[in-house]
Amino acid sequence: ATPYNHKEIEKKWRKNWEANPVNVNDGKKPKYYCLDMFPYPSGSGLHVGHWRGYVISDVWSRYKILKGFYIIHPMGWDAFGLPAENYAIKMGVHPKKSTAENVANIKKQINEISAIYDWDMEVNTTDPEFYKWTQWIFVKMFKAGLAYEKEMPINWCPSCKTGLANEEVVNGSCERCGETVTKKNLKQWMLKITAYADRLLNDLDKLDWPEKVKKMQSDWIGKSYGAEIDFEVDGTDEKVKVYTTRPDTLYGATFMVLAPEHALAAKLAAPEQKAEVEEYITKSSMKSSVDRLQDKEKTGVFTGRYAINPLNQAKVPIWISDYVLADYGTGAIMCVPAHDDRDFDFATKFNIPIIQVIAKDGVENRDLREAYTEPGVMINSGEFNGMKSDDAKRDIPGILESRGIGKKTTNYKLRDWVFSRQRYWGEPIPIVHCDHCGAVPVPEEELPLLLPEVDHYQPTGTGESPLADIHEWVNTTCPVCGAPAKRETNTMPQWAGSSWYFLRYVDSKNKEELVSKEKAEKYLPVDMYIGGVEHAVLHLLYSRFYTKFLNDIGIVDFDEPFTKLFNQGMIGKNGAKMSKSKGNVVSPDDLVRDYGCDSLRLYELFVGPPELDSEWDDRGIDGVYRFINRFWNLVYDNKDKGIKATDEMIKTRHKMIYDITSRLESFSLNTVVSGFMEYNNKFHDIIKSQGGLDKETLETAVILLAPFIPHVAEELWMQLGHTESVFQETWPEYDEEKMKESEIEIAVQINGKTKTVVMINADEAKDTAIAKAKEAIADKLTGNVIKEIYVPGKIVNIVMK
Ligand code: ANZ
Ligand code: ZN
Repeated sequence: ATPYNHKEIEKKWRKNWEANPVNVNDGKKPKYYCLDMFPYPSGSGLHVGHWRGYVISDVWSRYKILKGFYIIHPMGWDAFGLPAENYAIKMGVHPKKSTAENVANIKKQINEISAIYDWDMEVNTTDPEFYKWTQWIFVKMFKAGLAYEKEMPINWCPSCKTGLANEEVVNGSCERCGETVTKKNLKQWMLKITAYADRLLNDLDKLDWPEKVKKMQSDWIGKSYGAEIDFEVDGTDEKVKVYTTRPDTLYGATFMVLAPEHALAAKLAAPEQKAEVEEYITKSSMKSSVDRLQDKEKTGVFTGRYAINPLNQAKVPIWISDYVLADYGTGAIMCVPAHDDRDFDFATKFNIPIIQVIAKDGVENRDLREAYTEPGVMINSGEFNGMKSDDAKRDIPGILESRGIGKKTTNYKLRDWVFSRQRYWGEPIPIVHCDHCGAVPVPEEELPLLLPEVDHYQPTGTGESPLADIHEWVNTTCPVCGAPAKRETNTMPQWAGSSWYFLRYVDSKNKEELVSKEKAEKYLPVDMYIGGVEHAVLHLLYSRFYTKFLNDIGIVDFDEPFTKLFNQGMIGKNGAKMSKSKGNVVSPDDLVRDYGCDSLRLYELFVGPPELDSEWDDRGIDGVYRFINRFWNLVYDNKDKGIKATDEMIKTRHKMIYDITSRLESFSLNTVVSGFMEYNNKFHDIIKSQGGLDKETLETAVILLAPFIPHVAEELWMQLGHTESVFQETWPEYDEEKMKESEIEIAVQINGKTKTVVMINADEAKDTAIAKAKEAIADKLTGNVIKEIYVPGKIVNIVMK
């Protein structure tokens, strides 16, 4: 046999595929769109952790080719953003240049995977022909009232010197650099993603996504039902509106708290409390919202005023405290210490009465040590006493509404998306500010609005982007009235391009439209999206929002971008996520050189269940390399023997098809690999006992292996006498009948003692099974048979006296 030489065959088949692509669009095949989350072209290149997702998506794509689909399997670059810009600042290399170099480099590395990407579809978010459409979508959103400007305190990263979206703040720190996030008052461009909150929530039902990701999105959207209730302020004409999700606790409200930023906070303060209130307001404005929520020790200040409970007219003190957030609900709450943990802490600290209004079985607990947050029976609640609290919760908002002192509401945690960044390397926001006309969009036919070249990328730190310094760019004329005007100098966040790039691939060179109707209809949406779980709320939520908007304005005829989602786990080494900064990166280059692309592909899958994080161990690749060699030799040794298929060979073949297919369909890719190894062993057993293996079984194994180790499969397929690529074949089908064990061995017993064994049909009927068993022990059936027992597939027991 010719020994397996990975270098030779991988070179040979790569060249062959280039000349004769295996994924052809003949216009008749159905399409299947398998998408990878496109990478950021960083300077550090690919490690074996990056390979994992690309191998998974390539295996899946090649499987679908064998299932008869034309695959849309594109690749591109998410290339705007801070790393390239920071590199520019440090090294003085223009981001355009470093990005282009990185792209070329990573592309070369990706080609080592032998994944069948269609490079004709390639996109790059920093290409003006691409970001023209990113800007165009923004203009469309502006015209639809979904992009607006707002002066507000935003999350500010002092190290990146830019504003951040809520989604980019993780536990109070910048998602990118880890610096503690502070607040800064800036005029921001906002996208009204909240207008889509209900659709983003409800349509999760349509998606074949991991439940975990759907739950993260629905928690992020955070829809809750409740009531707004008006409290009059005693001795003034003011009213304070509170938002509550627990209207059933209204009788237990013993105080009220306003956020320090609440419009009435300073105004309400009684003269003797004014100084203290103002000092408190100033102090809390320095804290970030996350710190405010996480502070263990509650702080607060009494305003000197009282509010009147609209149901029972009780007078309750009004406090200011920063555990109430200004931008949630109404920024004011009624406080029920008996039934809310935070209110309980606050009341205990400041000696405010605690009145229980819900009790388990209606029995009041005289010595409440902590808030009782469960449902129960209403007590101390006047007309509602004795009612179930869940019923009261449902009924009270309606009662308040009918009396004109409140209304039913829904509330969302989702906020509008802070869309401007005060940095250079991003899409310029296509807006012109005119003294007469206000904010005016750049006319659509003038897009793209090019990002000007600059020499200084340094963020100004003042909240203005470096673009503000380029006077010849900033100063322009108003597209509406022609008066001198100024360009918007903020750029878009990195998420802008990635929110819609998947639509562009299928028509990436279209100069007239974002995507043509015809191509959109033919090739979209994405059937399978593969990428890391870290994108559960940011990218995956933004993409859904963009798609719904583009659906609304008639660009695409679907409203969910990704029908199915698969999240691969990360690869770690020495207990840490693989990363350059941790110094635990394993480069694929040496492994490819020593073992070949096929072995590395297989090993990427073998390291563990693809949806879980897995530890990398270099030594493990030996095992898959040995498997490939053994299988290779087996095919060579048996291909020309002309063995006729025996029952056992046929059965093994069908079982193998069944096992591999069902494991592959359920994405259990590591067990697919171990399955191949088991069947390889089984083949060796058969060859030992029967002298060889039939050609159809060999061919079937090669086709099943083709998505995983395509170079080896092509070579062996040729060795088996074929002239066309193995990817011209169709994925084999199994026949359940043929998988069945035809004959099985059962024990024949007399009084529980085994006397002999007989072969019977696997689905033998009871009568004939017993008859066959009795025949085999006829000479021993000398006594009186009192019972005949048949345990299907196992034993026949004859009980005699
Ligand atoms: C009275 C009450 C009694 C409450 C009780 C809870 C339990 P979710 O579910 O997260 O929407 N709240 C309202 N606005 C707030 C704000 N701006 N900052 C901090 N807390 C605020 O939470 C809604 C509940 O959180 C509301 O219901 C309110 O407290 C509080 F036994 O009202 B509740
Ligand atoms: Zn104007």
